[in-house]
Amino acid sequence: MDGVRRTALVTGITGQDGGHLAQLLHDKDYRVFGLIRGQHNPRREEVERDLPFVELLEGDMTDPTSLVRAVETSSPDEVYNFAAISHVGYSFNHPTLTMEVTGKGVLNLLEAVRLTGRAQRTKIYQASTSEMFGGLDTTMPGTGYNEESGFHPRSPYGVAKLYGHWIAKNYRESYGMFISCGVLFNHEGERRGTEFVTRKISRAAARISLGLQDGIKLGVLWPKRDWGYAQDYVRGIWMIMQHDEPDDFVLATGEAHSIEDFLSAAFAQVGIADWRPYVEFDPALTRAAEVDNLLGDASKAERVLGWRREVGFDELVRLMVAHDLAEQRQYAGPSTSAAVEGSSVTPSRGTVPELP
Ligand code: NAP
Ligand code: F7E
Repeated sequence: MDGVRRTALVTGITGQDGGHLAQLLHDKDYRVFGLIRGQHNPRREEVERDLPFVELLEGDMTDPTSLVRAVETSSPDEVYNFAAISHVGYSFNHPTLTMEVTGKGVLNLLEAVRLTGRAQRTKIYQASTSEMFGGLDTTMPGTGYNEESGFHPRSPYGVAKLYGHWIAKNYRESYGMFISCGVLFNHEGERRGTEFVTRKISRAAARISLGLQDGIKLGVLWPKRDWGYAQDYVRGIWMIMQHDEPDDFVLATGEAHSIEDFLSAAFAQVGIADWRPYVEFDPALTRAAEVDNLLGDASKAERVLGWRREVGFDELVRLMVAHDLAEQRQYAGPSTSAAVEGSSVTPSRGTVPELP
């Protein structure tokens, strides 16, 4: 590889990790191709604006021919597979689609690399997840789940990801392919989709403090997650792919916090001491089965790769809320801007009556 410019193909380029990784690879002088789906993807313009160096290729994880074409066109040294139906709640309502995209899509991509004769030349990263551990809480080691822990997925998403994980390992063992799986715990940040609970809360806290929103509807608040910062994790993903052997690695912070903890930290940052008056329970946002507690143990990645997360929970919340305040301020009148700079806020209620 010395002196030769490397090429990467990133699926899920419109998503959180796809965007961060594309930037990281570009900064390392990779040529970056991104797979984008649909004849009119509403997020294409965002990618073209924010990541102008990415060469977009049309393709869908459920369409094997399009994946063969994308692999042939890009001829990648490294493929990063982020494409998925990634929302756990959504997967309960769309279990078949989830299996097609999140599960079988992995097989389609592996076959595209193999059938184009690149099995021994192209490294592949598979985005596995802590949702494969799932629950029951009683089975979680005190130090958190690690690479040796058993799996007990609790959603169609978790089950589809487990298929993707095992088929990736199977192709590694059967065909000697360089395929590594990152078993990543929740990671969040400024690019996080607003359908996930952290970004939904950080944006709501910002909007409430600016008088743009009355409150927020949420599901259950007791579950705990091991929340890290997406840019730390994307750096870890690249390190996993540079390791001399294909392998599986857990990336996590080793700290779990409840959704209530996230609410407290986010609302405190905009000067609201008690979040409770602003939060309404919506049973429609609960899931048929819940994962109560996820804590990860990343000591293998720390020992073998030298990976360390840099951003902790408080800093993560601070970064997200600060970003959303800056983004939402454009929609607020001039009188609100002084209030959010300060430490205490009296949100103006009733400006935007609809709850998101
Ligand atoms: P994300 O923001 O939800 O992005 C998912 C991406 O998949 C989007 O670009 C989406 O494109 C694309 N996609 C969906 N269906 C597709 C299809 N049929 N064909 C091609 N592309 C399709 O997810 P993320 O947070 O960046 O996560 C990246 C990967 O890591 C995912 O596989 C996720 O399951 C996994 N993971 C995430 C976390 C986390 O905490 N973020 C933790 C562990 C594992 P559209 O924009 O067109 O919908
Ligand atoms: O939910 C609860 C919800 O959707 C976290 C994905 O990136 O990480 C993510 O999956 C918790 C759950 O993330 C709302 O019931 C309450 O207990 O933000 P989430 P997730 O399900 O942990 C894993 C590692 C992935 O791999 C996934 O791709 O929050 N919750 N009220 C809510 N969740 C949402 N989304 N919206 C609510 O209103």
